[in-house]
Amino acid sequence: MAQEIKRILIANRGEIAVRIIHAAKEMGIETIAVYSEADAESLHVQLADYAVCIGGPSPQESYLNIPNIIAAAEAWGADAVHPGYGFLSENPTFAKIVESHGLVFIGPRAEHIEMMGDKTEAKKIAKRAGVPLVPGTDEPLETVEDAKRVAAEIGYPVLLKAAAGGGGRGMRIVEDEGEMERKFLAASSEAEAAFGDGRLYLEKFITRPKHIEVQVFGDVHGNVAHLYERECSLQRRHQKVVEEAPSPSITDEERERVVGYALNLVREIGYVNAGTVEFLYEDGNFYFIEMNTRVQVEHPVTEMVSGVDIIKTQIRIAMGEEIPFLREKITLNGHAIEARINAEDPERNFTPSPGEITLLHKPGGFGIRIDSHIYQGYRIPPFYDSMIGKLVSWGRDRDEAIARLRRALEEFVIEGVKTNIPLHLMILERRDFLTGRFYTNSLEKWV
Ligand code: MV4
Repeated sequence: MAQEIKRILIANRGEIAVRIIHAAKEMGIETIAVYSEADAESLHVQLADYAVCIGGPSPQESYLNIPNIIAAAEAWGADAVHPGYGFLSENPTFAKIVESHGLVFIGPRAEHIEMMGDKTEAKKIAKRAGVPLVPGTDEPLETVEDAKRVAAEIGYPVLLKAAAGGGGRGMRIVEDEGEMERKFLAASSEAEAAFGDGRLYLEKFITRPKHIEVQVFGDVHGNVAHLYERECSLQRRHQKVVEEAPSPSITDEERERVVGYALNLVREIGYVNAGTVEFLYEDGNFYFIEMNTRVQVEHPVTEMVSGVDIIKTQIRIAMGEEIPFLREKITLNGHAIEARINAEDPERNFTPSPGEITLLHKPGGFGIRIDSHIYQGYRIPPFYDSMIGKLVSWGRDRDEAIARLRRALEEFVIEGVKTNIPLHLMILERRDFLTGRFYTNSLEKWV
């Protein structure tokens, strides 16, 4: 069962590549960075033990280029691959190819990535595990007529979603039957273009939910565990902006209920490695929406309140070990908040703002963590997403975490590119943020 891991290839870039290098180093494991021609000056290239250029600037040529990544792993003697998030992290074919080359994939089994990638399949499994779902279909819709019939049964408004989706693409709110045909065709062609799969399903549209997700783990010995929840309701255009742990707006009874649902799903499928089970929350009820089979951008807030290193846990599970904290009672300690720092221009509708960082001062001090790959003189390439780091604060309670995050945001100096730091400062001023009265539609109203 035990798999020796002595050298990990990191099939990613940016802050998450750096984060994985940190974890590997602390475990005495060597790392191989791969990088695109646009990332030669990137921090992950400098920090890794080995670095291999795998292709041109576009993701297709490099971070999504499976043959080149596998060739790099073989030539540089990797025994495992960590996919990070995004790129190939939820591509079941990649997981299979990695394993078929005798390399350990640091993530779930390909079969579980595939299962959860089909959102209707995921709902069927959640239903079987007794996890509550939003009223709607757990089979793809055959026709517009089918959609109208189901919507009439459950009542408008409804939400059309892409079976192959996630992240809001191929999603449409339908207010009444008159809109159905047009929205159905629009959502289906968007899904076809984005995922090569136009299949849709439908749910009752929850108008004012919170987005709450549970950090879960399974190991090859059949053990399961959780590290409680994160609240990720503040999003814009389906990109999360602020995340925190624990959620400021659920009771301890609700917390126990939602982690129970998440563990039932993990147990039902015999899931292995780290995952996130996503729920909508409204009026004391949780509704499963999807499961992510990767490490998430916002994992640090969970690490800060649980004391568990999630990346190391992933590596240990991939080595065939038991979940390391099984025999401990994990209790939540204090509160953590993450602000995603993006190079984008708040004055120009948050359009990306790549370019050279001419002056940088990173804040620090007690209770501040920065996960980032930027440095003074670094040139942010225009080919990838605009997130340049994450500023995470920890406090003994939520008020202290907020005050600390505000202090650190005010101390942060990034010149040469525009950033969303002013947006974060605005959020921290909102009364509804301070009181925990915010929902998935709040941020769009505030900006
Ligand atoms: C929903 C929902 C309301 N009702 N499902 C967005 C991305 C995907 N992970 C799930 N999402 C949602 N699913 C039901 N049944 C609200 C969201 C949602 C959202 C929807 C429309 C516009 C903006 C949104 C922002 C966050 C969540």
